[in-house]
Amino acid sequence: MRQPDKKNIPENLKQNDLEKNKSDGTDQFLTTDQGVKINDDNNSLKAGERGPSLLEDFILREKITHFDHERIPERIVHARGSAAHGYFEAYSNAAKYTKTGFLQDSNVKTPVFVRFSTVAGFRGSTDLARDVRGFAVKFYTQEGIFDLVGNNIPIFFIQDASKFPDLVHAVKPEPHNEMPQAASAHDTFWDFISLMPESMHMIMWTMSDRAIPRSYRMMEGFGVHTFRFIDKSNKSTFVKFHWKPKLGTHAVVWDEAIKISGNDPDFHRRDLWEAIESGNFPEWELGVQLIPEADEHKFDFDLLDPTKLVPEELVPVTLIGKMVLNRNPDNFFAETEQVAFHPGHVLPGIDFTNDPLLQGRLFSYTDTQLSRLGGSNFHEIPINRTLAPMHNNQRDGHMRQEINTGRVSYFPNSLGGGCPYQAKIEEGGFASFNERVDAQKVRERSKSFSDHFSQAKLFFDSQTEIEQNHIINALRFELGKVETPAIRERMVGLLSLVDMKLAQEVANGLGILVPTPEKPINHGIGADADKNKHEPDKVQVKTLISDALSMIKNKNNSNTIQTRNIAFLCSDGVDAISINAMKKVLEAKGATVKIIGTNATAIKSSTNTEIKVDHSLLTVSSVLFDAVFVPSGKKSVNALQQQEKAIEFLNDAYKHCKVIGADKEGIELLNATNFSFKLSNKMIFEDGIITSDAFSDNFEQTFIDILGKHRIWSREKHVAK
Ligand code: HDD
Repeated sequence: MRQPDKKNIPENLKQNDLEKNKSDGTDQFLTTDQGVKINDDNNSLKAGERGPSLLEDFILREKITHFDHERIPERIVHARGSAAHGYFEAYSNAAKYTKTGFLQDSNVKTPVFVRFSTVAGFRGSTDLARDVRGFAVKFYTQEGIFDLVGNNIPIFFIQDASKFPDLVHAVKPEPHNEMPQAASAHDTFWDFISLMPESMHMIMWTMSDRAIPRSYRMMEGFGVHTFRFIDKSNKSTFVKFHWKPKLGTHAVVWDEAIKISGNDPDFHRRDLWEAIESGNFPEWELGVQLIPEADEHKFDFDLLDPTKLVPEELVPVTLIGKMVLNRNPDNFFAETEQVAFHPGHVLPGIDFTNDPLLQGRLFSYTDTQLSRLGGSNFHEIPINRTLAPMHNNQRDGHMRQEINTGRVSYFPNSLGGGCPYQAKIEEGGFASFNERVDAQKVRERSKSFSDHFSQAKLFFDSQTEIEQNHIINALRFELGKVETPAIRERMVGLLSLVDMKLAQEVANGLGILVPTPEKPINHGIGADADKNKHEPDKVQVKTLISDALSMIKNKNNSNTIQTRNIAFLCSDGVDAISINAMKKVLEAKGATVKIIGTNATAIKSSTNTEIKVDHSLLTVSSVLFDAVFVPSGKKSVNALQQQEKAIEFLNDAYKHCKVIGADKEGIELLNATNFSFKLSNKMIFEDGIITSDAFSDNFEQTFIDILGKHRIWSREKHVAK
């Protein structure tokens, strides 16, 4: 593994700040919390060797008491997550639109802490759940903290924050039996969704492969809501935030996801951790879609509606900076668990819009930290502490760290000389954008929010056939797990308003009919059924196809194989020359090679040299790798042929459309697989099976070229048959 060159990691002011709280017991005595040296940490104080323990044992009491209180409530949503430190560097081209300091100067490196997460599962649940991924970035700027608390999907399920508790109650494990864990495939979720047509666009995304990413490092991120940039003259420009990953946007397939969950539930956590440890620092570019105030009403959807995106074809994404994650946390609890994000943490130059989902979020995030982190002083926890000077008259409360001196804790004051004093706008004081609001109080949804299907259709139509099939199969799976027939029918009815082919295919898989006017949807909720019937507004849609919405068509994806993990299946007698030739070209392009052996330690090559094994075949599966290679060596291949796991490895790699390479005798191992017929039919190249027989001149290069395509999707059709 390549080790990061610590000298090349730029100085990070937040790291310096965290140093103040770090503790290392190396070469130190064991002590109590009070600093008293402990002489015996193995035995409690007793009345006689076999007698009862004594209450006076302050060492025992302190240790057990601390242990008894080690846990804090997990996050109500996004409980399962992983985080890393890094920095953000602006390109300074956004300075025209916003006065915010950290976007002005390309010489400034702003420290960041980024937490990725799933939404529905508990803290210990699998990383590979079919779910939205959280993508929350804390910028420790010189002007204070800015949190961009987004997801890997650019829109959301609901339009109004008042529905968020309902959505979360519906998707979480059901309350009577706490099942299923980290899964939306159950009745309460689909019951709610089937009665919420506004969720249909989001459902298209969550049923797509976006919900099963290959890696956190290969996900796009989105701020979701429309925010505002405010410039020096107080002019507002609407802004949508995007994160574009350097490694492209990639996913696994569903069969792979469920197998990864069994093989390595920490798959994404491990992937992020190992990439950073080995110096392969993940990178994203920050992009913005900028919309002048004057254009607010020029779209066929409302910019305030969080179930809508702005197609990149209408408003292109301008890249305004890059983010690099280059350091793993030192302590999971202190940093990843205690970090508290809040979309309301904004800076001068960045402001909110009236998106009713965002408005509700502005209340929720501080509120949740009060119970999760135990009180109002959570901003003092080192990971949450701002780097900017912080002075105010907030005082006291549980676990207060700061010792405020002087007698004044109010404003205005004369006794403290008026300090701390307010900042004028020119001095960096935050002033909310002076939007004019002239309206009556109403509990209503704007009419401009009522088209729930056009963008769901835009998303579905923009996918390749392969991606559409994945959506269909995901819906068949999810609704197949639903036990109440009326819920399935309602869902198919809603899908028919997105796309008839989609509805029909899902209905076929479920063995039901698509509802028609003659045979309408059974709402299953008695006399109120009519109230829930949804009549979509007919809107003229301007964007019919958007390639940016498809992961396969996405132009930001390069053919890089950097950090891709390739399994080499080997046993004693393997040809070291064959291993080294392939390994050399792969590593030169930044990929990682793992020797998978028939034992856990080392194997002997055909020339009797020792080759270190990275993993025993018994402990890994093809789903943990991006591609597989069988080096030459007759004895090695013969031994592998006897191992069912080796054949299963190749069959799974084939099924999941991964590139498979085999050198000379290695090809004989492929003859024992389900896809051996491909070899005789010479359908090997277009099918991503690269053998040294067929590509003798440029064997290794062909393997790399095909690997750069991520998957050989064309294979999927005949795998299914
Ligand atoms: Fe939220 C956590 C993202 C809607 C209430 N949310 C949370 C996290 C992310 C998001 C990434 C995890 C942060 C971390 O890693 O600690 N949430 C979103 C996005 C939304 C959204 C992109 C829609 C656009 N959220 C949303 C609504 C509400 C909440 C409408 C409430 C009205 N979210 C919360 C929360 C959480 C949270 C309950 C749980 C833990 C936390 O805040 O700190 O307050």
